[in-house]
Formats: sequence, C-alpha cells, structure tokens
Amino acid sequence: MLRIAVQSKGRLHDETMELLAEAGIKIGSAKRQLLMAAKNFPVEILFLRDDDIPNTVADGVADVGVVGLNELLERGDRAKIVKRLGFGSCRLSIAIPKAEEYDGKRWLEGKRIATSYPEILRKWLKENAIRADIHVITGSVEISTGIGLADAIFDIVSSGSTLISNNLKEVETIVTSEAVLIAKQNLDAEKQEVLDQILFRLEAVMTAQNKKYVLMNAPKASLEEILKVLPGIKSPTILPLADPDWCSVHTVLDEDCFWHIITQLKAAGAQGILVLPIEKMIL
Ligand code: PRT
Ligand code: ZN
Repeated sequence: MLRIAVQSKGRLHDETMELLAEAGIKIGSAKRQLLMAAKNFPVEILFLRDDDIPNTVADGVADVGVVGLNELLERGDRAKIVKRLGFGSCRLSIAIPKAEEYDGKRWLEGKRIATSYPEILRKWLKENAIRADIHVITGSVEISTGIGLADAIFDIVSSGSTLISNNLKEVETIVTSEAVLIAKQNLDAEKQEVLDQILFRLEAVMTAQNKKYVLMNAPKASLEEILKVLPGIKSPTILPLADPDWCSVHTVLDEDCFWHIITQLKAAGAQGILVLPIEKMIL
C-alpha cells in the first residue's frame, strides 16, 4: 500500500485529486476522513495542510506527496522530486513599493523584508551577500509595506494582481514553482512498483493534455500540400473515402501550434476538420 499525502483543502487539492482520478485512482466521495483508501489501487490518501507535506514524506509517514515546489524548498528539500506536475504555477518574488526606484539587488541592503518563506530568502540573501532583516509573518504578507512593517516583501506571485492592488512592484524572481510529486528516499521494492505504475499513468494523462486529435477530408489532388503543413508528424493516417477523389487524414497536433496549422490546412483545401480532445496518450 503506497501512502500519498495530498493537500486537504486549498489551491492544489482539486487538481491533485483530478489528476489521480484521471490516472484511474478513485477515492470514495463519502464523508472525508484524514486517511482514505483507493477503491481500485493499492494506494491510500493522507489529507494534510501543505506546510506539513514535505516533512511527512521525508520522514516516511507518507511515501509520496503532492506539494508546491516553494513549500518543498522552504521545508528543507529532504524528499526527492519525482515529477513536475504542470499545475499550481507561481513564483516567489521580492516586491517593493511602486514609488521606490530599484537600482539592483543592492537596494535591499539593510532593508526589512516580510515573508512566510524565510529559509528560501535567507539562502538567497546569503548567496548574494546582502544583509537584510527577515520579518516572518504567516498571512497577508502583501500589506506589510503599506502598514510600515517592512520595506519589501518576499511572497508568492501568480497573476500579479495582488501586488498591483497593494501598490507594489516585482523586482526579483527567486523561485519558479509548480506542483511536484515528491517521494521519500529509498522506497521499498513493492512501493516503488506502485509508484512506477502511477508515474506511467500520469505520463499518459499529461502527454495528452496539450494535444488534439484532428481529422479532416482532403481532396487527393491537394494531399501532398496538406501533408507538408503537418510538420514533425511522421506518418498521419490516410483512409479512403467513398468518393475516390477524396481521402480522410487523421493526425495529432500540439495545442500551441493548432490554430496556425488549421488555417493553413483550410487554405490547402481540407474540409470538414474535426478536432477532438485526447484523454490518454502512450508514446
Ligand atoms: O491550508 P494550507 O496550509 O494547506 O494551504 P495554504 O493556504 O498555505 O496554501 P494555498 O492553498 O493558498 O496554496 C497552495 C500552493 O498553491 C502554494 O504553496 C503554491 O505552490 C500554489 N499557488 C499557486 C499559490 C498561488 N498560485 C497564489 N496565487 N499559492 C498562493 N497564492 C496567493 C499568494 O500568496 C498571494 O496572496 O495568491 C496571491 C497572489 O496571487 P496573484 O494572482 O494576485 O498574483
Ligand atoms: Zn500552507
């Protein structure tokens, strides 16, 4: 039985549970307890505050866990990262009042910086030989400069709107974070096998996430031109249609280049283009 630590509520909870469900790990929806076994897989979920997940995994109370990289780094980095999960993206940055003129890291010398991430900040200040006072607070860090508690803050930024509404500007980005799957060192063989199965499934789900299955009708006369528009895809499937002058082309496209390529396909004569989501993809 592999024990997975998951945030009990908060920003990472829903996406973590969704990802596990897509990987076929189903947890009953009955009244939630601290520890719940999966119905169909040798896995149990331990629900915790995110602050407690890195050490719970490092100490072996849970075998693996899902947590923000920011939280892992702050708690001492003793568990190992086995996979970056691509959600919960944010950054840990230093921000100062908008009106201040920032002339580089030296600006921070002798200043008071408020944060909930003192360890990451301490390390960064040391690496940059900056002496500054770290003021640890656990919530509403962004109001610290406005009330005269600090000269700067070091906090999570996502869209940046919290900074703007508190008259702050981002001046240094120190950590780029996302949710990560972490594991304790030296899992026993049985648990490692369950983890490998989960990783295989997550890979299939995540590979499919930004891909689309595209099918279209193509006049045979323009087939060559249409195939040229599908770069990097070695062998799209080509199927005959009832009309001998037409065929059907099936392929997989990256979401990123998708609109650009669809426009070119239409210009080359493709018709009846269908775009379908892909649930899982095993390469
Ligand atoms: O209760 P528990 O301790 O489990 O949760 P928590 O309140 O400590 O954390 P939670 O649920 O808020 O966040 C969990 C994780 O989500 C964080 O550790 C990050 O890895 C990640 N994450 C992603 C974020 C954000 N985006 C985010 N925007 N965590 C916090 N924020 C906050 C930030 O603190 C700031 O107040 O949102 C504000 C900034 O957002 P913008 O969009 O205005 O820039
Ligand atoms: Zn927390």
